[in-house]
Amino acid sequence: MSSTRTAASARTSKAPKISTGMTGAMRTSTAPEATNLLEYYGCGPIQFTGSNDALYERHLMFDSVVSPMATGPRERYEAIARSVRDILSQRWLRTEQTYARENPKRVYYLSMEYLMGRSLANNIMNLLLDPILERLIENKDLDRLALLEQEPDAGLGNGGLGRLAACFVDSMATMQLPAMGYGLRYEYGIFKQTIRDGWQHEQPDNWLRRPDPWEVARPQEEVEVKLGCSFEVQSGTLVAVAGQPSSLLGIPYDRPVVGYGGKTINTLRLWAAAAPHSFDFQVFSAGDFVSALAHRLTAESLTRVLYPDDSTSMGQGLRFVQEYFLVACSLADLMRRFRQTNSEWDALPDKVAIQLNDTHPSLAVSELMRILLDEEHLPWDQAWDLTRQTLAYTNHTLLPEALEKWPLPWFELLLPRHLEIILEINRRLLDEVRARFPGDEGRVERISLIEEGAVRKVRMANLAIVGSHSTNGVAAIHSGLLRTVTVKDLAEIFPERFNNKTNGVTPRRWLLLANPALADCITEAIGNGWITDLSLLTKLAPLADDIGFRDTVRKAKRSAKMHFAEWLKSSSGVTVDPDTIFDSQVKRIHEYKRQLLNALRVVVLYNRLRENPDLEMAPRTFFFAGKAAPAYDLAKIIIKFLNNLAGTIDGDPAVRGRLKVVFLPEYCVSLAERLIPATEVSNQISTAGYEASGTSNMKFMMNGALTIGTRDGATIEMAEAAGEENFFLFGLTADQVADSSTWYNPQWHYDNEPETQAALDLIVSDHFSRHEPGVFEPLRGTLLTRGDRFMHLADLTAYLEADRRLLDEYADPNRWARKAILNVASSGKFSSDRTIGEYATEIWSAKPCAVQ
Ligand code: 26V
Repeated sequence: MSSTRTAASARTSKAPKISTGMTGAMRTSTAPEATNLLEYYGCGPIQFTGSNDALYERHLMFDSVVSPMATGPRERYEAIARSVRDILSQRWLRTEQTYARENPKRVYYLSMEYLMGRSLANNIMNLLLDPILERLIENKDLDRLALLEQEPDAGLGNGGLGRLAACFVDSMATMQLPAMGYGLRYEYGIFKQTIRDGWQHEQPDNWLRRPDPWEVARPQEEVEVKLGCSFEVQSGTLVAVAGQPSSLLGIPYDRPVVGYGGKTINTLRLWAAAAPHSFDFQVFSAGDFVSALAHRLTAESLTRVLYPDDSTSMGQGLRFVQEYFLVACSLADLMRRFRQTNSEWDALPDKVAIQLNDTHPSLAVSELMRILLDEEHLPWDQAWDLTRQTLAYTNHTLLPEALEKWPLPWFELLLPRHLEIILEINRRLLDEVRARFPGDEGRVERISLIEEGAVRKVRMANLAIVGSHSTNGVAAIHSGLLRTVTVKDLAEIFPERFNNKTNGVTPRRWLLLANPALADCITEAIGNGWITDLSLLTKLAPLADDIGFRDTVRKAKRSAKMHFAEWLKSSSGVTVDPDTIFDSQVKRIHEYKRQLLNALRVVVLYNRLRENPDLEMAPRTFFFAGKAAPAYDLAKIIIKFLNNLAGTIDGDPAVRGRLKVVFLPEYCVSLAERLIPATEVSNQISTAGYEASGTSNMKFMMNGALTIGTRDGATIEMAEAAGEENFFLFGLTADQVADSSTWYNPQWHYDNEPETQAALDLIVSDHFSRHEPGVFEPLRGTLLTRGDRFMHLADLTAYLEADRRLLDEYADPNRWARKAILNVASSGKFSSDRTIGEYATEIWSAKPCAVQ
């Protein structure tokens, strides 16, 4: 075993050796040691002179116009970020110039969400600039942490789907794919969560309050979006005015997406809505200056705020307009780019691949048809063929209440031409179905793009499947259920369109950046090739039996736990003990994710200790974090319960030092980057069949946590990769859940399982709500009276049993470290590079295009 090998000897590239005193990202990077980075990355005609420090000083002085003595951390952050942007600018331009010249097939990722998190440290890492930053920090006596903390998270997403888009753009740039992400420039991202008296409160996330050094506005590339109606604000609410066509402008704001190594710098293009220029003039010339400005504000409000993922209260009209706005701006932009270098429409699918991130941008089907039919005057069959060959759709959820369906009257009002097109697509589709399955009207009804009812609705998933050449799920089990259950009839007509692309996460942000201690010990052992080829982690497997390596990995985990505990103490005053087992469940709060099941586990352990104070049990800290959709009442009660559970346990001397529950408010990318490396036990406990994939499961695995979980989503494939003996799987399978309605009775578990009964009784007895009697009654309602849709009680005993096995393993540090190493070693499949590689070859037929 090679734990004594140095990082330097493990380095493979010809880049110069980097000195000591750096974080993992630095030590494992192949960094340039150029004194002038503009020269290193500069490749255009413009040449700059001067040192990197001078670059920083110039920004500090001329951007903020304050004396260097008077600057605070915010000004310093901006100056460093702008210096980094200067350094990448020419390479960014060169990337687009290469694509324009080489005319490769381009990939466009359309997503309503990008959960990017912070950019500064990530861009510095990917540009291999850490040594330079470190020198600057030393020269200027800067506080690294304070500086990085100045950057707000770009929280333009709700959870998994948005973070996946962020990992994907990172991988596409690293793999040198000619790709672009399109999204919306929300002024307010996902709400900020605070906890008062245990309850979630939402505050607006005004993340653009201060100038954002990463964005470049490109008003010269604005596009016009035409709508079938106008909008007015009437007594505070936005209302549509029928029969008055109007238009909006989309202004692109570009953000650099730096591939690892800095070779390719792709673009994330976010659209902001604005009123058309002519608009003001009409009203202004009529003398009503104030109402002209009010209209401008109305237009701009379209991209003001990200909708929280609220599967229960779908159907806000503004969301529908947002979705069309994203589609219309992005298609206008990419079609303009296509026309610049191509003259034949038949070449469209050879030059353009458009991936739809869920059905949110699925109006792309009718929009592309509209452009080809009405603007390019192609015949229907040719337009349809091109549309289908160009588009591909990814499904991210099977929950029926989360499948988008938009009312027909909204189409009539806003997008009448789209409705015509959709009805014509449907007519042709149903003719085909009737020809293939004569007399099967049930099938016709299920396949139809239109759901009949009091209000007719367009089924957006059906539209996306029919109007594209590929439909994929995000883990094997999910893709299987999608094909065989959720849209079975469509899969029977178009079997060749259905495929699976198991999700992945970027190892740059989630391992190299987030966990320098572990990244270092991996690089010391196997070299740094894993950063861009995570499958190389398999080389760690033989080291699982190496005492020295186990010790190194244990120390890395210990260091991450200490770091987290220190940060938590200093940022919130909360004390946690790094000598306890760190056990985490972090994700959106939802019944199907079963934070309640985890809470029941804690209540049972708490009861055991109360009943038997001498019980031997390893001390544990249970971390929870996640946001509830503002209108999802039960999820908010779950948050309240977790907080009260934490408070009661903290106040009970019988369990002090043995059990602790911490609810970490404001879960976001930056918090995940801190907590995941420090975690030893990852909880992935959704009701089998409901979690499409999960992605935090992969981040925990890469960071050396062991998983306790159900056979759901990508967790199944993770256990397959690591070997079930290195996992703690439990509970009902998706098949068992699917037919449970015939046999499942939660009351049976209450009546026959003493620990289940005692836990529920304690909750209902107001033990955790002494001053708020009855506040947790809805929990009893959902778990017992209303049938326990997500089968918490069915899985509780098996969960406790798996937990016991886990504690047995933890008791032997060597056995635990061995399993942790084997988990890291088999996490290679879960890199988003692997996922993107599969999309590129199997769906997009896209190839890398090296920037010259
Ligand atoms: C629905 C809605 C409806 C109301 C408006 C806002 C909004 C936003 C998002 C959604 C659906 C979100 C679906 C989703 O996030 N699915 C997750 O996707 C992850 C990436 O594929 C996957 O790992 C998770 O298992 C899956 O739950």
